[in-house]
Amino acid sequence: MSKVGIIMGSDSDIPVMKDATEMLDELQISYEVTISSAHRTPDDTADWAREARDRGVEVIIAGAGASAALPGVGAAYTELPVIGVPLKAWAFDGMDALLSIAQMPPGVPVATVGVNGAKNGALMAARIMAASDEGLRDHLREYGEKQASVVRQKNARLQENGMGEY
Ligand code: RP5
Repeated sequence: MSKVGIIMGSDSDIPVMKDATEMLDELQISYEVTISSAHRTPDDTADWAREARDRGVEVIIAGAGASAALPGVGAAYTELPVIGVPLKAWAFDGMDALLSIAQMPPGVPVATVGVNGAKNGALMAARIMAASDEGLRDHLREYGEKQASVVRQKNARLQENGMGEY
């Protein structure tokens, strides 16, 4: 069965990476979640990425903070699409991770979402998988409609009450 493979560098990444698992749950997409570090457990990380396709992984979401090598290292060991999620660690408001993940050398691509953008990471994984999955396209369409109706409700409230209550 096809699934998303989520990998993160540390358990300190879980509070943000939960946004990805919640989004995948909502879209009814299967996933596996692993902690492995590009720097602290490099061999485990390489094995995880090399074997991902055989486990049924179609798209990888890799979250890491600081000098965030994890998405790039993952992409070096597999041809699966890798979406990097730069996480805010203790310095630079996540800019360190953002630049590490976005500035991959030509030939080894990693798609990068915004800092702490785990939810968009999940939605991007879903869109990639939906290219060959009509049921998933329907789920994504429903999600988009739900999101639009929330914005319309907010606007209706604004038109009715003005900006006083905000
Ligand atoms: C990165 O270093 C992890 O992805 C995490 O964001 C950051 C800090 O890790 P811990 O020191 O909290 O384990 O590799």
